[in-house]
Amino acid sequence: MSEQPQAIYLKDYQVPAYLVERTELRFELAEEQTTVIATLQMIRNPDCNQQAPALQLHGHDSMVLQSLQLDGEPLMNYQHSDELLTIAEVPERFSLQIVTLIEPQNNTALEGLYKSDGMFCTQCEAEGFRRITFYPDRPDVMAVFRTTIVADKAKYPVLLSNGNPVERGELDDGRHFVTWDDPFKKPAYLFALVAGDLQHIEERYTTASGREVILQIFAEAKDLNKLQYAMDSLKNAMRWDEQVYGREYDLDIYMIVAVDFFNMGAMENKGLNIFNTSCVLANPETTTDAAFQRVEGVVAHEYFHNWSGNRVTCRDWFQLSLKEGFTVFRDAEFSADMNSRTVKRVEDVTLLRTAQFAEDAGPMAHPVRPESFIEISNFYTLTVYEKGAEVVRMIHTLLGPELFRKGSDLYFERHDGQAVTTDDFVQAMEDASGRDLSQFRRWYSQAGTPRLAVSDSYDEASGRYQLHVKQSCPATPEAERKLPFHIPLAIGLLDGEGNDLPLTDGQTSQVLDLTEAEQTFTFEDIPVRPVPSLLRGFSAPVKLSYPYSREQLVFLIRHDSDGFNRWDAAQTLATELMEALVADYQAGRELQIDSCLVDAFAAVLDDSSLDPAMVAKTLSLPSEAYLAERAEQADVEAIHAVREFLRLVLAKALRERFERVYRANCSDAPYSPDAESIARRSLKNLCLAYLMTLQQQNYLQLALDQYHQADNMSDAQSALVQVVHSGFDEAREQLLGDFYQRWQKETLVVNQWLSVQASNPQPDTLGRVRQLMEHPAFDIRNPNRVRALLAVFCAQNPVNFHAGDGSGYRFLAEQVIRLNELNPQIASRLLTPMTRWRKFDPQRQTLMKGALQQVMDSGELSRDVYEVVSKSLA
Ligand code: B3K
Ligand code: ZN
Repeated sequence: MSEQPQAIYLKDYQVPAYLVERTELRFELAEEQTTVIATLQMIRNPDCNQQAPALQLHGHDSMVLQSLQLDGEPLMNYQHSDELLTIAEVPERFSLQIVTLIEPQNNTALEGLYKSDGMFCTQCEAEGFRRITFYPDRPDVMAVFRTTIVADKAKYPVLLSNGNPVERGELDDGRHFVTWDDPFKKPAYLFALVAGDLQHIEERYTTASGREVILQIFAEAKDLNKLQYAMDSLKNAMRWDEQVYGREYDLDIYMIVAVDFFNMGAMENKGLNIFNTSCVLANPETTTDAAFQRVEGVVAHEYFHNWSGNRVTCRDWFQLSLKEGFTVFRDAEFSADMNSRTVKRVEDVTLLRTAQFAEDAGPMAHPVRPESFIEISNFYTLTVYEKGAEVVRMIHTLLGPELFRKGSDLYFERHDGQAVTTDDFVQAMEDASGRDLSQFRRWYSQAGTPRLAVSDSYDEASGRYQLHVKQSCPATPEAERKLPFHIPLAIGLLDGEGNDLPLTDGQTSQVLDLTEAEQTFTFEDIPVRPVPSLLRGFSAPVKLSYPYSREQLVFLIRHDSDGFNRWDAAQTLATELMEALVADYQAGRELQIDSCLVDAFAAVLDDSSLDPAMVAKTLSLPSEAYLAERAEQADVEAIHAVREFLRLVLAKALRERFERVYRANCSDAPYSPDAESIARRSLKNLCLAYLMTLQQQNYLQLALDQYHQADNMSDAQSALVQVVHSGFDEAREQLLGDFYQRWQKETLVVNQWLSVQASNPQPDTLGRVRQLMEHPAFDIRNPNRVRALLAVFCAQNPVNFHAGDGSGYRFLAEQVIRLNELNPQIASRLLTPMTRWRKFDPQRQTLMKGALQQVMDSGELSRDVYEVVSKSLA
């Protein structure tokens, strides 16, 4: 690029000069060249106060402009650069017809119109529509769409777009057409089109008010037997949204299409969701428990967007969390209601603490509402999604469920059909509840993870107990100094027996409003010095410290009435022990641990009243990535060695228990992906994993038996991972061969086969990954393949990726340079582990920076890659 890509800023936002009232599209799909005829009815925006502004439409250099007509007359007087079409003079109200030529079959970026396995499909969020035609491609320009698709009938019998089908017919040369009409105004990012040889399943759903909706899920014929779970999930989500938010579906038809080439999980296009196959296909033989749960969550997420995203959308892309944070909160609550609330919370918090906290501490850190960006695709982040959901959750905690619902009702009613801001959302919550959220708004504008340092004091004579809380927040790229946040701090106090002490109004949990940099909270009439249970349910996305003794943590693991905090106490205890062991390892001291963790784990394994899923979560040691995130300087080798050491110690000490609990949780019942069965499988497979660390033939046999006898992918895959990641070389190769033979036709299972190998901590995994790139199953143009092999190696195999010789870094740089040309979004995602270079020792820092520089110097970079590399090196 001759000039460096420039950032755009929220503060420069201006209303659009022209609006589109109606968009008519005609697609003539063909193998060589696709013709798009767009007819736009446009008007001057009455809210824009510029005098006779020029009309500017977004475009892309992959598109050929064939012709342009204004009010039926050919237009000659316009300017056309790579990304903009400018018409200096237009009337107040006019019709513009634009004909463009595009080549979807050559579109490897998978944005706009492209081909996936022979079918045409689209991805327009955030700025893909401008690769289809010239258009004011911004979310605050909303129009009704009518779309006609013309294609060869034999190759593309199914032609889909948004809304309702209104006309269909036959044309010459074996072609046919279908016209779709979407009565709801929408921004171009919600446009979708699909054309292909697809099969579908269909069911009917009656909404709360009695309207009948047709539900259809489309896939290639071979996958027709994997669609029922998504259908059930969709119906559950529709019912849940009626019950919990009072929101009904609005069109007569709701369609989901599964495609294998997709940059992310799924897309909420109005009435026509397009899904990555990985987020919709599910059946017991090919799909793990985790993947079943992901299907349920993503189907619900995209459905919920129909209100939180489509009916009420974002004014500009800085407001992305308006729809994403809110919708993630909604889908998390849905999954919590469908399954186990505590398990879901533990999983979400684990992701947040490991990956979002790392993002918040790196060079790409940004507020939930970013102030600027170079490429918006880089801001579909854990901060916008997961932290954004935490921010909505905090509002829910501060208001309580009733007032929160009043707030969401007001928000939907006030803004239906509009494109609005996160501030409008908070304002609706404020107006409905009467609560002052002015300080709370800082969660949207300040990046970084706040730290809470808590201490306490107790006066026996008066029964007064005090909690002293200090908050601070580290500097991030957008701001050196931070103002105090409004933090809901949920707490309880435990007496000597582990019972909750009554707090105000006899309640046993209380939400403290922390608003000052330093604040003291006083509790009267506390009969004994309590053990505090802090940040219950992870009531705010912060890092909290309190000087717990090991005994107190063990006490909380046993007694805390808050299930999340029982788990968290175990994590804290294990984390402290492991951090101490890392220091020992680095100092060359012998590794030894006191027995408190073993005893606590033994007690948890022996307690049959506990949810098996929570037992499994409690006994899972904090990940290497989590320990790396917490460390000032991450020593990947030490962390790995210590974690393996501790797993071995636990396996030796608890071997009999693991065997017993393994057996107790085996089941002959047919597979079912319900929460209880998933819980039992997760505990059983955790036991197997511990036993396999003992490297004994009898446990290898146990794993092999499980693999061969399993009637479901969860058990088969867990056994496979254990064998592949163990030191049993022969068994490993045999099982990998068997697995591939068996599943080579199942694309998603082959992805698992790649991932199991890419995440192997054993030496020379990089060599294996390079070999696998040559395997016929690998295709660098398919993002699921790239994620399964390359991203898993770079992001989930710390010891190999961070090999001291820098080979992992050079490998990543090579792949990013290659992908930069093919698919910039995927290239830029792959870079994430490199952005953390400041976390490592000086030698690795030099190697990592060298690799980043190699990418920087490699030639013309996409905006996506340029932004990540330049911010990382800054
Ligand atoms: N809204 C889409 C994400 C689009 C990403 C574009 N790069 C999926 C979702 O969050 O529901
Ligand atoms: Zn979303």
